[in-house]
Amino acid sequence: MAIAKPTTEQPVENRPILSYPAAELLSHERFQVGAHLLVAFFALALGIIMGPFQTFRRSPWLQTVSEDLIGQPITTPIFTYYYQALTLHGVLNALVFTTFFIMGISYFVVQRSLQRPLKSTVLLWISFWLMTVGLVLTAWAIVTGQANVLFTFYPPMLAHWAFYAGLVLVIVGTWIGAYNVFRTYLGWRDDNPGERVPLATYGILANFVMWFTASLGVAVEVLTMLLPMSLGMVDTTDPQLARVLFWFFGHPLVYFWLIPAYISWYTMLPKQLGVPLFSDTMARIAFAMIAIFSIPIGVHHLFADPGVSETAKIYHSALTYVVAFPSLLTAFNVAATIERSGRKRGATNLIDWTWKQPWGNPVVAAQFCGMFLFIFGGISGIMNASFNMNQALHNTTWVVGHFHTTLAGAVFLTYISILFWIMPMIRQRKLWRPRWATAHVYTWFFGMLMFAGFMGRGGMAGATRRTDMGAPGAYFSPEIAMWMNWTALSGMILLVSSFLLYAVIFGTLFASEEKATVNAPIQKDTPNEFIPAFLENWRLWAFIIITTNVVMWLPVLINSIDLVNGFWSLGYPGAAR
Ligand code: HEM
Ligand SMILES: [Cu+2]
Repeated sequence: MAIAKPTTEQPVENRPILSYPAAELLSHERFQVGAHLLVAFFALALGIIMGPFQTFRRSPWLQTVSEDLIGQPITTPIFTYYYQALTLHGVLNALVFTTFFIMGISYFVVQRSLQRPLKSTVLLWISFWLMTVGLVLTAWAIVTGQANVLFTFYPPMLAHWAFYAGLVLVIVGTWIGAYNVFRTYLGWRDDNPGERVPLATYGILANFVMWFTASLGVAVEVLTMLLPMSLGMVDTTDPQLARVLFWFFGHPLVYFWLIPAYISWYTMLPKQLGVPLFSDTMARIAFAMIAIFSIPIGVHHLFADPGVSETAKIYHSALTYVVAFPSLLTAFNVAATIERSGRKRGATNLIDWTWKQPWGNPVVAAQFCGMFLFIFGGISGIMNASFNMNQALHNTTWVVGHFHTTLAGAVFLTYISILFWIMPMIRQRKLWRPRWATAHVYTWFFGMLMFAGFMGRGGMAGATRRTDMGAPGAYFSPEIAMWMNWTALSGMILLVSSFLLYAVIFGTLFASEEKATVNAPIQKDTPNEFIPAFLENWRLWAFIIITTNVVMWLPVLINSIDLVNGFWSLGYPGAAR
């Protein structure tokens, strides 16, 4: 099909469908992106609310207060059962919210930056409905108390089959979406031989290449181990092998969340600040490195586990430091871009560019605050990756503090930044009460900073994670009590912040009356700089990804298939009650 170039000068009625107006969405875009975001933020609403109540339940002070007031301690109830709530929190926030958001935004960015519609609208909707039915199955199993297995669903804990079947549908849905995006890109390449694909689409392609490879691990785990066991087809399982397959997927999963945030920092933030990105090529190198190096390092989640050789742990740990490199490239590239923006606003000395920025604009501030939290995420991540530190910190709330600065910090706030400009475009109304939006950003930022600090410090004192500390009779050492109480305070701030967010969402959907005038911050062309052609050689990347993973994972896999001692743990339903 021949593709018309965008022709914004033509009168609206004569425009071919492929002309994407800057400040509004075509109706197919509104439905496509809107549907994904609607599901994403619906799931998040339920998932997010569990968070503050987890902190309340873990705070001994709240129990003492109730004892003083009414003569007996009350532990904050949360859903019907702590681990049910924690499963909802992890699955809905980390797996469902992110995946729906990423798919919706990827479709939007690819169509806009390539200025052409997706290869197949039918495939888009097949993908969407598969994922949605999957979500309903999974959520049903959790809400009805038949899947208290947390978002990592390690066997021998066992959930209702609907939990696993739902997850499979979500993953298959993303594969179909990824295929659709790739076909769209190949069409663009046929029509634009020799040109470099816009950076935003490059990032999305790298993300899907990585995601497809990584999710094979969890697909094998669910289809060959967990689903058959939950259906009663087999009785025994091998927890060790399952963990290996899970973490083949689990580490790249965090980059699957992060790449869309990087796309925003690299291609949207410069537009929002009115300056060009410092280096487009450097950004592509970062994306390619992430696609390659985020899979063969997953053993760093298994440092505390038996059944994985010390050699594998050392190799994976070494490559983990390599994957810190693209994040450092990003930090440099984005900081240089932000400095440009500060200089443009009149900054003259070494540091004044940091405050000569639009800090009051929620779209920009959310990304800045996310980046700031990410600095702590990066540092604490490198600490987690250090073998000896990991031994001390692994099962403590330190880890929870760490990934709330990355996932609930950088990733979450950047997604919210995107929401704040795309929602007005979808709804065709201005963002409702931008000051509330800004207040959400800053309360979230300070709340998360406190949360991470207190959870981290508590973890150093030995506070365990994934533990129902509020359960009657649970042991609570005096050293950690103070930190858990402070954490509950941060939980209160985050609760207020969450209400502000949903007030802005509902306000924009139903109460905002002024027409929106937002321009989508999408970069359509490539800058005039040298971008090596091999960066777009996907066959080369696929070859490298396959080779590195065979080398780095095959020994681990063989090592963990223990035909003598493995494969005979009995599965038991849900978590013990
Ligand atoms: C209102 C803000 C939030 C608060 C107060 C909060 C609080 C918590 C707490 C206390 C835990 C640990 C519980 C335990 O280990 O026993 C936890 C775990 C977790 N949180 Fe959050 N959270 C918030 C937002 C988020 C967001 C936005 C995401 C992701 C997008 C997220 C993802 C997770 C994940 C994946 C876990 C691990 C669950 C597990 O161990 O299975 N949280 N959260
Ligand atoms: Cu990891």
